[in-house]
Amino acid sequence: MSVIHHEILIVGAGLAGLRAAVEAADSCDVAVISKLHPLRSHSGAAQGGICAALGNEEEDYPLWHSFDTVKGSDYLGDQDAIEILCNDAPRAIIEMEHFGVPFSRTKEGKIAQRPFGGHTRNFGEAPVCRACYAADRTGHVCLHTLYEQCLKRNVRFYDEFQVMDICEVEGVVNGVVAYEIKTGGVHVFNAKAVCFATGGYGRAWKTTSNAHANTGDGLAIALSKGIPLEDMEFVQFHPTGLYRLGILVTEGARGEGGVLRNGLGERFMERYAPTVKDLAPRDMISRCMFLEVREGRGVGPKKDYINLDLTHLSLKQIETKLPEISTFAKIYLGVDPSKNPIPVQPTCHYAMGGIPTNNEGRVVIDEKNTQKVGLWAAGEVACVSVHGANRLGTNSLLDLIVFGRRAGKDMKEFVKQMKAPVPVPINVANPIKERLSSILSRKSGESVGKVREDLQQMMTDNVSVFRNEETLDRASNDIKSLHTRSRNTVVQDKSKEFNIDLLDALELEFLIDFSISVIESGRARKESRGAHAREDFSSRDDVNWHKHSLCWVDNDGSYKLGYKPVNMKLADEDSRFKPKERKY
Ligand SMILES: Cc1cc2nc3c(=O)[nH]c(=O)nc-3n(C[C@H](O)[C@H](O)[C@H](O)COP(=O)(O)OP(=O)(O)OC[C@H]3O[C@@H](n4cnc5c(N)ncnc54)[C@H](O)[C@@H]3O)c2cc1C
Ligand SMILES: CC(=O)N[C@H]1CO[C@H](CO)[C@@H](O)[C@@H]1O
Repeated sequence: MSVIHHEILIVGAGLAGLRAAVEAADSCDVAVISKLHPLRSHSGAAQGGICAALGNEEEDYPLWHSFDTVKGSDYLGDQDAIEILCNDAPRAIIEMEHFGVPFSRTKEGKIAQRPFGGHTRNFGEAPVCRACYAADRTGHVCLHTLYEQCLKRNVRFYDEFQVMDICEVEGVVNGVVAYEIKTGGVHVFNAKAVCFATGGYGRAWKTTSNAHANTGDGLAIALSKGIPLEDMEFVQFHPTGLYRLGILVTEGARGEGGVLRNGLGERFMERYAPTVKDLAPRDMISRCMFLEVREGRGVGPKKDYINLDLTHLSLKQIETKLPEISTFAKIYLGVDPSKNPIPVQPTCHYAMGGIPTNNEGRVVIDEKNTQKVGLWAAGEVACVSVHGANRLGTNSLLDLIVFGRRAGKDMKEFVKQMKAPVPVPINVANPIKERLSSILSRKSGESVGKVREDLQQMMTDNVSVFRNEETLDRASNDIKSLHTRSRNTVVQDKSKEFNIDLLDALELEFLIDFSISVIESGRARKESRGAHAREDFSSRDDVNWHKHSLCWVDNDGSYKLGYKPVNMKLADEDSRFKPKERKY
């Protein structure tokens, strides 16, 4: 068995992985392993922006940003982590500018900023311009820029290598096992530090804004190593996915002045959120849209969608600020947004939960925050937690570069103190080889596509914008049989090169495994908070539920739950935000 050696291994080449790599590469030997070419990572699809209280368009402060993030999180975000995020944001944006990101500009040549949902001035007074952007392709330009910075620093890339397992010796993480998609070879990587930056998991739902690769591999691999997942019941549904397709229309469209209208042509958000209206946070708007449709005020022959109206914006504004989404609407729905409203519906968009970490990106594995030595996580796969029960738009890209950098810095310090990596045992890849050959050896069974379709339908029907005991019990029951079915699929392609059929089968197993944690954490949480809206427990219950969920899932699909407190302490004791009712 040949073993590939590097000092630091980063799994995932989205913005979180690349930012960590840039940080560590000046003094360490860093490799990035990615199942996609780095520039195809989902970060490249981010449209609307990345926020920081720069105050370029109007007065703004990191403290206001912290308040909005805490409130947006429905008070479940850890306030020490949120303070780091918001205080570091202006520095992080200027750094990205210096790396080469071509941000859109104000007339005076400063970085331009626009309003986004839940971002306000003076603790909730009115929307504020806080989102920096490059038209509506912000993620695209950030990803290209960080990739260039990695190449400049000689980061070694292993593209189209799919990581399947973490290696560890006596609890210390020392590498990964990866499948080379081009050849079908299984490789072992040995390192002093490993960072997971594998992104989100929207593909467990039928309607999603997420790319096909967003199958939550990193989450499932963590579970298989006895690492719990934190706050998985909090799944964000973005209000404006293209009708039936789920493809995202950025919130920037509302930031530029777009409004939502129901079947009566009413701007209904005025009723639900009188102050910020169409710029209320996502969890709230998705619920309002759902209610409008349920009460018979939807649009279209089936009255099952909502209109996003941009027709009052100037053509120039649409062409310069929203070119991408305008093209999407034309191509996919045949709608010209300057002339007609865009049909939209909520779409599964973002995972607030993930692998628990501390503020340095170190993975922690229990209620007492015990560290998993040698393992870090950053980006959407991680739960620091800065987003709590609901993420504000443009706070994710910020999270990636702030906490990606911190993980890179911490790994660099860590590996300095280590002479050599703990060697990997000789047979470390065997379980993965066996898993692959057992899938390939099955001659009959259901198709992967059929089981995946049933999973996506079930999650969409039962674990969506609204939940209740009946839907969650049903999901808990259904996922058990889906777990069994996922272990008995048949793949038609038995070849070695580019065997996408085989990878689909594995990704299906990953999808099922973390979905168990989404369902069971949600079934246990008997309150409504942020994106977790229970019809049978419609208010927030701080007495019993102001705490983070942890969920462990075994390979056989059995699970265990635990809880840990929310960190309410700041470095500056005075500026803590006490839980209040969330009104906009
Ligand atoms: C359409 C869309 C628009 C968005 N717009 C915005 C926005 O405007 N502002 C904002 O703040 N947020 C936005 N978000 C959210 C944000 O883009 C994501 O949360 C973020 O990009 C995730 O970045 P990441 O680095 O964690 O992972 P990703 O960018 O998703 O990258 C994951 C990486 O992991 C690799 N990987 C995964 N599994 C494996 C494996 N098993 N082995 C090897 N490699 C693996 C992939 O190849 C990929 O390189 C948007 C999201 C979507 C879907
Ligand atoms: C109660 C409920 O909504 N159950 C749904 C859960 O999902 C299945 C599979 O899609 C549906 O058939 C149920 O109606």
